[in-house]
Parts: sequence; C-alpha cells; structure tokens
Amino acid sequence: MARHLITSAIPYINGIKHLGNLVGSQLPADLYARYLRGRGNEVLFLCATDEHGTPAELAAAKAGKPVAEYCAEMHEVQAGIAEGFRLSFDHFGRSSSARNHALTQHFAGVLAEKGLIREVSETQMYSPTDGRYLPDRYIEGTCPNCGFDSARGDQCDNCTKQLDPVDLINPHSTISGATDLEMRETKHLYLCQSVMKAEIEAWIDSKTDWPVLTTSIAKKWLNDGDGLQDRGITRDLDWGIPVKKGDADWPGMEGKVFYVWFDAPIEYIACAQEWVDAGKGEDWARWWRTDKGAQDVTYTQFMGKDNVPFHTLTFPATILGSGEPWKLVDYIKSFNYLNYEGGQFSTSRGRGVFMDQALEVLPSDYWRWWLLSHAPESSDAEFTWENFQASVNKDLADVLGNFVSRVTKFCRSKFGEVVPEGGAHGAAEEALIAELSDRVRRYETLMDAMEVRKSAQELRAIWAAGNEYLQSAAPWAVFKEDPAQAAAIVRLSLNLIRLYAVLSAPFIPDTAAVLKEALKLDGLDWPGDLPEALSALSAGAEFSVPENLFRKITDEEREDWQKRFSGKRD
Ligand code: B3M
Ligand code: ZN
Repeated sequence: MARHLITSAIPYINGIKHLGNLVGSQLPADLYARYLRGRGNEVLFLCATDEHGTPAELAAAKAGKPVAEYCAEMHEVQAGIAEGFRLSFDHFGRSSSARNHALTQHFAGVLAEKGLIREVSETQMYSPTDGRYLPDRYIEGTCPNCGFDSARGDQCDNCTKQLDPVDLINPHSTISGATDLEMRETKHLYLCQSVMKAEIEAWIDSKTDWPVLTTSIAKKWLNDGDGLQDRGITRDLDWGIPVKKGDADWPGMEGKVFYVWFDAPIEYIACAQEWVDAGKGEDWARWWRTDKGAQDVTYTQFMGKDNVPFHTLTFPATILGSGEPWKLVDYIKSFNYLNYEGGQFSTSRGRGVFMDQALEVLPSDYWRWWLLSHAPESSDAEFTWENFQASVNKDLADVLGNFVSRVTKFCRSKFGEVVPEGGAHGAAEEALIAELSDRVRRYETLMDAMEVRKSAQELRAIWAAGNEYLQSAAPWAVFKEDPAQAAAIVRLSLNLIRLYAVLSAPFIPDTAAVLKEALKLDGLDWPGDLPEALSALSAGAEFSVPENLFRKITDEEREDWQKRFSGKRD
C-alpha cells in the first residue's frame, strides 16, 4: 500500500475562517485524503491552528483575553467547526505546542551551526504612541510593489510579495493609527535564503508536474528584482516561540520570539509528533524522516496562493539548510481566491459566509459540494447565492437525490424493501455499464491529479447517467407488461446507488454514509471492475428507503441569506 502524507495550510487562530479560506486548503485536502483512503492507501492527514504572530496577539487583545487563553479557546472552536465540515484530520494540532517549540528551536540551532543564520542590526519601526515595536500586522501602508494601500508589514495581500515593515510607504500603526513612527536600532536573526537560491531553484525546476499557479509564484519570487532575499525570522513580540539555539540561550536575543512564518510550517512535523503523543499513532518518523521510512511517502501540501512563497522557498530553505534527512514536499496544490457576491470575502468587515454560519444554515454536504465543484483552480471563482441555489437544487436535489428517491420508493411499492429478483441485462444496461466504466476510470484519473472541479463534473456526470438510464428504462411502465424486466432495472439502479455511495464519499461523506446505511452495507470497497461492482447487491438483499437526501433552497431563503451575509456579522 502506498503511503500519503497530506497537510493543509494551518489556519490562523484569530477567529473563524470564511468559506474562501476553507475551499483554498482544508476542504480540497480533505477530499484528497478521503479519496486516497477510499482507494486503500495509508494516509496521514494533518492540520493545526497557527497560533503565533501578530494575528493572534491582535485578536486576543480585541477579545480582551490573555493570548494563551484566547488561543486555547479558539483552537477548540476551530476544531469543532472542522468536525462540522467533516474534515477528516488524523490530528488537528497546535503550533504553540511544546513539540513545535522544541522543533523550531532545534531547526534554528542547526541552521545557525551551518552558518545559515546571521545576526543583523537593523532599524525597526517603533511607535512611541503605542510604546512598542510594530512588526508585521501591527503596521500597514502602501505596497512598494503594486501600490495596494492596505499592505501589511510582512506581506501584501494584493500581489503576494513578502515585505518587511520598513518597506511600506506611508506606514501607520494598526493599534492606534499613529503615523509618528520612528526607526530604532535592534538586532534580529535572518535566514540566509539567498545562498540557497541555486539549490532551491533546482529543486523547483525538478517539479515539472506542479500546477502552474504554484511554480509561477515560486519562480517570480526567486527571480524578480534582486532574487531570493534573506528573511528576518525573529520578532519583538511577547507571544511566540522564544529564540533559542536548540536548548541553549541565544545571547542578544533575549525577549524575542521566532517569526510566525518560521515556526508555522515546522508545525507540520510537530503535528505528527503530537499525533503520536495523543495516542493516535505510533511512529511519526516513518512519515517525516527519510532515514526512517519516509523516503516511501508521497507528501502533498494544499494551500491558497498567498501561502505559496513560504512553502516553495522559506520552508524548503529551512529543511534543505538543516542538512538533516527531513521529508520534502512532493507536490504543492495551490488555489486562487474565492470571491463573494461581486467583491471579496472580508474577515475584518464580516463580509461573506463564515464556517460556523454556513453550518447553521445548511448541512455540510451542501457546502462541500458547491465549494469543491467551484474550487478556484485555474482562476479566481465567485460565490453567489444564485449559483449556490442553482447548483444545490440541480446537482444534489434533482439529480442525485431524486434518483435515489425514485429508485428506492418504486422498489418498495412494487417489490418491497428488498433487491428484486428476475430479468436480465439488455442493450441499455450494457451501454450504461460501458459508459460508467469509462467515466469511473476518468474520475479516478482526475482525482489522482487533484483536478477538483473536473472531478466534481465527472461525478455529476456519473449521477446524471443513472438518472437518464432510469428515465428511459422507465421501470414503472415496464412493470405492467414485464415485472421481471422491471426487477432487473431496479436491481441495477439499486447497485448504482451503492456505486454512488462509494464514489461520492470524498465529496459528500454524510450523504454517502446515509446511502450506505440505507443499503445495509458493512464495508464499501472502491469499484474495480464495473460489471462486478454493479452486481454486488444481489437479489434478496434488504434495504430501507432513506429520508429525502437533499432539500431544495427556496427563493425566499436565498434572498434572506443574501441580506443576512452582506455586511458586518454580530
Ligand atoms: N496561517 C496563513 C493562512 O491561514 C497561515 C498559513 C500557515 S501554513 C504553514 O492563510
Ligand atoms: Zn502589493
């Protein structure tokens, strides 16, 4: 069995994520993890909360709570919502864990030994009004690269360029709005990425199968302007991982912590250790150390495009620079942005649908289906309530839901809740089975390639093929003349429901579970040979008619939700 390590970008702790965040990393990662498990692979799927840095401090201050307490609470909240969306993490860790502290300090120590960390005396933005230095999100201004006027101190959200606070034009404090900032001398550590440029570039060039979105962003920051720059990896903050060389103090670095983007990706590794600590697994090293078995692992990362520079350059620089046998990522699947009703989702303005609100409105499968079937892969995508209503009503209610309901109810009324006996396959059945053989193999190819939207299209076509077959085979008409033939049609249709349960599970796991239960199935193997898979349910097997699988969204609800999610959340 192949072994797959899968990580999703770890969401910041500062509040509940919106649907755009979800579809850009956690949800497609879950789709892939479920698919690979369904096909019998050994999977370790990890995610965590990203708890350090200015986002955490700012959010805790706003909530009026000590930051450690705030993080502990928000971790539970995010874990609960992840569960609500059926994100099947093997472990949902915390970047503030003792494991991540130790591992981050370890990496810093090793990198320093290799001469890849240098101390830099630099001027930093200090705000006398706030009485503190202003790293990263404590400062905003105009991006020197693209002119965007709300670029943050560490990165421009508009053009994805990594920045340093001193780069910003017209900077101001995000705490007080103060613009009377002064430059003060302070010492920081820099990761010497520039000397690793050739090595990193060669590694990226070897990844010829990566999505264009991933490689184009990586190449851009490797080669634009002055090329790959050394990065500051320490900050003047209270909350974070104290700067140490392994276990030892780092003279001159007292009171400083590592930059959140230095420790966050290391949490991917620490999370596997936390998974073992939590008693869920036995051996993290066989997933992460190439001297302990991880050379056989395929490692895939999922993330939004703004996270790509850190995963293609900074984190690989940490791993490669250490010279230790850590597993490097094999494939980076990145996503564009999902927009909301003609604008952007906005966490600060509360614009759009947030994960907790989505689950209050409809069950997770409705959201999973829409989001994945509209994943922003080749370009940005847009959520509109109209499109959501149309997709749910058509794909889920009219196509899949209706098929299941018609087949099971018709069978119950004519043959009882049992797979009927008699009749045989004719030309229409053979044609359907041949079509589905092709489609299922295509679906697998697309899922293997993580082509999320196209996989959804293929799955929908598989559902539709069943519907069309049922419509033209018309067992309700055939029954009057030839009940045995009607039985054969129904038997094949019930087998289609079984096929749908297994194929659809990565997209809509709750619905798949309902189908599996209705058909009273114990296990559910991925279909190999289609003629065989479509005769797995044999005459005499019992089933029960499931509740309506999906309900339609009314125009009234749509208008209501449109209004409710247009602005500030309470
Ligand atoms: N927390 C950014 C984000 O949530 C950041 C990702 C870290 S991945 C190591 O978009
Ligand atoms: Zn910019």
